[in-house]
Amino acid sequence: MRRRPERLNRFLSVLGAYSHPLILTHNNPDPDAIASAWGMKKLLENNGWNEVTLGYSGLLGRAENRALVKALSEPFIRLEDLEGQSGGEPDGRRLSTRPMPLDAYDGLVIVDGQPGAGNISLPASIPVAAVLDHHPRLQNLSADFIDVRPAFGACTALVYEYFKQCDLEPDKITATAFYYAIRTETQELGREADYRDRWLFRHLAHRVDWILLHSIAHAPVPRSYYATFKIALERARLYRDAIFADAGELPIPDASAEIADWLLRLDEVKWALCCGTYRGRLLFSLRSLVIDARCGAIAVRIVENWGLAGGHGSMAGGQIKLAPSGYNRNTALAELERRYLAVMGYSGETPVEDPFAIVPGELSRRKFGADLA
Ligand SMILES: [Mn+2]
Repeated sequence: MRRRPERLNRFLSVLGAYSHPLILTHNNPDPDAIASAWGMKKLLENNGWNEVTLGYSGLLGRAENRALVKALSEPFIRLEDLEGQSGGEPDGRRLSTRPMPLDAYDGLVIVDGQPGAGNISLPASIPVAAVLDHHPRLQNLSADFIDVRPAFGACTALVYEYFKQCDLEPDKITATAFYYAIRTETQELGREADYRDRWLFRHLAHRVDWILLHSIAHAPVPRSYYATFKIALERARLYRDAIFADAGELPIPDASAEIADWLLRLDEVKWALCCGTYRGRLLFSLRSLVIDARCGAIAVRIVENWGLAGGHGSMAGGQIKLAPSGYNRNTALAELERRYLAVMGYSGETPVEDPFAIVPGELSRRKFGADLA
């Protein structure tokens, strides 16, 4: 028999001390977090654990993410439901399994996030057994087992490495979830992907259920989805190659990220910041096309002594709690815009207001595709 690689061995032996691990993702999990957690569940169950539970805090907001979780037969529980708290809107999902009370779990396995990051809520009563992540490693990170490798474009590819070393191959639905995670997290391998993400993406293609994938990627969305884009377009301001857009009250926390991605396609911009308020917080997402943009560090500078932020090179996010900071929606928005421009070196610039205004009679003369240089 082949010897098990050292890292996998260490992981399984550390986890051996925990009979009821709870796998946890960052708040408002995205496809990469969902697929990483699902892969970890499969991995542990294949190695002798029974019925491993997946948890998250916040909201499974985007229609695509809900469709993905539905395809995985709804294995996720919301920690606020277990704690009997009302930390977010009930998301209307029925649980397929009856979860144990929170104190029945003896260790956390955190995927696609790190304890101490602003985007993860940990149940204080459960010790952190393991952290598997691809975000930049935080100082003072502590856990029995740590595998943080930012070179991976998707945390799913990192989890898959363990899969492969256990001689496990994903079934059709798991392969579809992994594939969708890599596709979205790296924007079809064009953003932050490394050779392992590329290899896995091709490898999985043989197993993907394409009809299921389509139903996830094109899940129906409500009117509020379009309304949020409309508000962001109406309120956008363009400062040279940087756009700032307020999307208003966000129907779901991840709306600002999707709109920032979308605005980044505007031919004039290399930087996009979209923000909005959600449950007493001002949330924002920052995206850049600039090589070595260091969005994560920029987002941290923007909220210095004010809020929390973090992220990767070309994508980042942050949040500011309104009430305790003495700001209301309008003053916080103004402050965020001021700080964004200051960090970018664009203070004092006059913006193009309403850059998407419709000028009667002019629209038919405009080009739709950008000129290619
Ligand atoms: Mn991720």
